[in-house]
Amino acid sequence: MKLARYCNLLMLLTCFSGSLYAAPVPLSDPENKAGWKLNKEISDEFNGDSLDLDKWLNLGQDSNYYGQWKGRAPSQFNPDNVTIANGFLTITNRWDPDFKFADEKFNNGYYYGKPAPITTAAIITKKKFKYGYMETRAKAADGPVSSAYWTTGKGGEIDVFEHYGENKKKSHSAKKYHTSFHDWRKGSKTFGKRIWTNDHILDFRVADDFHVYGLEWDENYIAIYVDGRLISCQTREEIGDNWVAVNEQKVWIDSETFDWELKPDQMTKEDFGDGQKFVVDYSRIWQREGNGPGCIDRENLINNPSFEANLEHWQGTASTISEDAKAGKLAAQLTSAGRIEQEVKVKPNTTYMLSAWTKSTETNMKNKWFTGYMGVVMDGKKYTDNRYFFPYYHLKSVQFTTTAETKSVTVYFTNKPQGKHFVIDEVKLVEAPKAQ
Ligand SMILES: [Ca+2]
Ligand SMILES: [Ca+2]
Repeated sequence: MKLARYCNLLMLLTCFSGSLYAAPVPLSDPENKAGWKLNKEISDEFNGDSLDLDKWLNLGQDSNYYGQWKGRAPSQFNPDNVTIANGFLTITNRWDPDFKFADEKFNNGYYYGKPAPITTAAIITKKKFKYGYMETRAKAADGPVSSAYWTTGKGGEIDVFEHYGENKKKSHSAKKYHTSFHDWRKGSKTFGKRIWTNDHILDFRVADDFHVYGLEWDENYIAIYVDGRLISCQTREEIGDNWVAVNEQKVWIDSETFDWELKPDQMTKEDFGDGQKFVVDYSRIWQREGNGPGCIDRENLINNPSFEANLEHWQGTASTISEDAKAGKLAAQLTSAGRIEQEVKVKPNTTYMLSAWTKSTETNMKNKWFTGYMGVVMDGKKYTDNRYFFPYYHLKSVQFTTTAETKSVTVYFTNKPQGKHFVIDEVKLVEAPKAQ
């Protein structure tokens, strides 16, 4: 009120011109209802001619690898692969046989530079932050390297995303928005492991264009956004003992090779061309006074989503089980190669998020992996799906945007072709409008 009166009575122009330099607001809260304040010390628009070394450490520069962190062999960080131009940070990943690689083996069994002489890069903030909303606008590298936006702190790591572009073996990879917590608690029995994940399939390839990725890390919940739309929100209570992000975090932007996506001995010079570029427009961290409101319920468009009315509203060859439900008393099960589905009325030109908890009980996580799928049929053809393969309940999601003609979609679950026991519970389909 005081500010408004000041503007009215005095220099309107001063107030107006002040707004021209106003700090940016989150795409997921464009009216800044939460009262976010940009933490400029740890945010960067990448507007200069070179990386701001007061803000960032460029790993490998002056042989400083933040301890001994040279990259994930066979790739190694080369600080020369970091460039700033026209308001963008670019990490260029190269097939780089002339680079002088460290003469060391890394603990994943590869030597730096062998069998694939790849250089990547990593930058990490010098300052830390605790709780807030992180957002970046970025385009992933379209090769067999990660493009990652993540944080590390004592005891735990938050991976906002570890994107992959082209992957000859897995077409899903290029649409995956993979968020996780990584356990670095001393003495923890899951030390070094990824212990909570939000595994989402986007409706675009991450390397095709720029998109805005956001993550709110509150003391009591974590909310994940894409292009200003909420994908999922999970409370600290739901995540339980796997909630490891309790200390101040530093922000990383980097690329690495991971053999869980494509084994390095399958990578070739051709995969890298003139360099595979991970391009970042900005990294912004906002913080607010106190905590946020928690996870807000969204209307679920699925009828009988938790199978508490047996298979009412679902068609197909399933039954229900009364032990081992994720929620309530019942869950659905597929016992032979089958499928259940439900047709749901939707609006045209609208984006939706579909998620479910399922498990593939006969997977042993050693040599027997059995897969089930959750998918969406739209306008008469399969539009998207996501894959389940762990023997314990795990949450996965997909997004889709209806066309001008779409009146309904069919949501389905199938364990074809393997036909092993597959349990489904808590299906959720919600509209995901852009935040206003
Ligand atoms: Ca920029
Ligand atoms: Ca249930």
